[in-house]
Amino acid sequence: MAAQGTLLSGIGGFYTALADDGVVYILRPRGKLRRDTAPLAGDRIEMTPGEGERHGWLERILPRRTVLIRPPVANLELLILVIAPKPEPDMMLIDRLAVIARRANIDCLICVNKRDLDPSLGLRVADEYAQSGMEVMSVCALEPSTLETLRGAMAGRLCCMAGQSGAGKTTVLNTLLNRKLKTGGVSLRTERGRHTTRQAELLIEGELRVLDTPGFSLLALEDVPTAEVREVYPEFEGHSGACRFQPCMHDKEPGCAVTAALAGTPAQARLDRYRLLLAEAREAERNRYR
Ligand SMILES: Nc1nc2c(ncn2[C@@H]2O[C@H](COP(=O)(O)OP(=O)(O)O)[C@@H](O)[C@H]2O)c(=O)[nH]1
Ligand SMILES: [Mg+2]
Ligand SMILES: [Zn+2]
Repeated sequence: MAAQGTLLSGIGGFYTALADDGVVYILRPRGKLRRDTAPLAGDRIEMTPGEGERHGWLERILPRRTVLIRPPVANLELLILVIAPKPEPDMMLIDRLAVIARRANIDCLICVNKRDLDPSLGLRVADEYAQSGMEVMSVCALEPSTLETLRGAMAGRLCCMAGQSGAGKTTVLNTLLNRKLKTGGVSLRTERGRHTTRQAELLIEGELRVLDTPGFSLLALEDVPTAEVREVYPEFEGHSGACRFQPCMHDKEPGCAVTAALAGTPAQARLDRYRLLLAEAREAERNRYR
């Protein structure tokens, strides 16, 4: 009998799925499915559970709400971008991740961790991102009570943590999910072909569903068309209509109303980084068509 569930992980042609009745099954994909679409962690599926010692079958992948290819994740709804006073925040990485996620219709929020080390970073970032459409939360992974707002934002949505190694992603997850994943940047690695990658894994605890994947550090803007980068900056809305050139990329154009409106405000830093990301996307576009 067909049942529905969520794919947790897949390795060597076998998939682990959590059926909606709460039971975990090992599945093999039907031959037809194997040729069509590669199943992804987070996929909603139809399955035939196995009986006894026998594995079951992955029958069908249900329509996806969102999809990312690198890292390979389906149905992600919220990307949590984690930074901390230490290691020094790489805001280009944060904005790059936000562009890619927002383009895929995935919401983002910024989690400023280790506020015990420097409570002012959270305030600075909140100022910079006030008009970005991204919520900024200041937390300390070692103090569970500071994570309650984050827990509320995560509840009921498939989430993923991303950000520099050492920012505290695993520690935040451990506190939230009450588990003991390895911290300190240690990661389990499996050799698959030429690339060394780790499988994505779905962690579930009550209302929280979190995909644990390290793949976000590899993201580049190569798939984002240049003209579309600006579309995921709410800061530009309400100003761009007044730019002298239409359309305007808000880069070096004279009479750019976005440049004028953001000059000297905390959001200026976002605009500066947007221009660097725009240059990155242009470079990727040039390489693609060469
Ligand atoms: N002081 C302080 N240290 C933290 C906090 N969160 C994590 N750490 C430490 O930062 C280091 C890296 O954390 P980890 O969770 O492995 O980072 P990840 O690479 O992003 O998963 C570990 O030594 C943690 O104990 C925090 O809120 N405050
Ligand atoms: Mg980690
Ligand atoms: Zn402009």
